[in-house]
Amino acid sequence: MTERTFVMVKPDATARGLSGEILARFERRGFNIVGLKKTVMTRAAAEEHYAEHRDKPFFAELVEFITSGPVVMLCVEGEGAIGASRTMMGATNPQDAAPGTIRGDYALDLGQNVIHGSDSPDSAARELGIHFAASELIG
Ligand code: IDP
Ligand code: MG
Repeated sequence: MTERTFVMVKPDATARGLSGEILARFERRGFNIVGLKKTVMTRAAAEEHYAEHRDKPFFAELVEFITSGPVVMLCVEGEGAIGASRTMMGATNPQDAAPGTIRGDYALDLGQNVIHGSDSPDSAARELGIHFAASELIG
């Protein structure tokens, strides 16, 4: 089934100049990039984006980090885009992420793990709604 998902290159990776390489992996895989922008996330958007983690001990650090510099936001479209993007990203903790995955190839730190991707159809719709206007998605 054709799906759309929200993928984001985090501030650690934009600072390291990795956004192009990461974007290229999604294009090479055959996905259609229907939305793309570089921005600094507001605190309000970050708190909404990570609302499920509001009560976790790492929430403040997470919001601080994700708003600390530019991110590159993508809307990725294609067959099974939600699950396939998560597989491409690898495990949340990069120390557990397999080589060949984005985290497995570019990261070691749990907090600064290079990339975000929606984990379900509900999350994808919710996160795309937070970060993109409908007019910014060009199929
Ligand atoms: P995900 O990004 O793979 O979906 P989530 O569990 O949704 O993982 O966590 C969101 C982000 O919060 C992770 O990508 C990671 O950067 C950070 N994070 C998750 N667990 C911890 C933790 O125990 N300590 C610090 N940061 C964490
Ligand atoms: Mg998550």
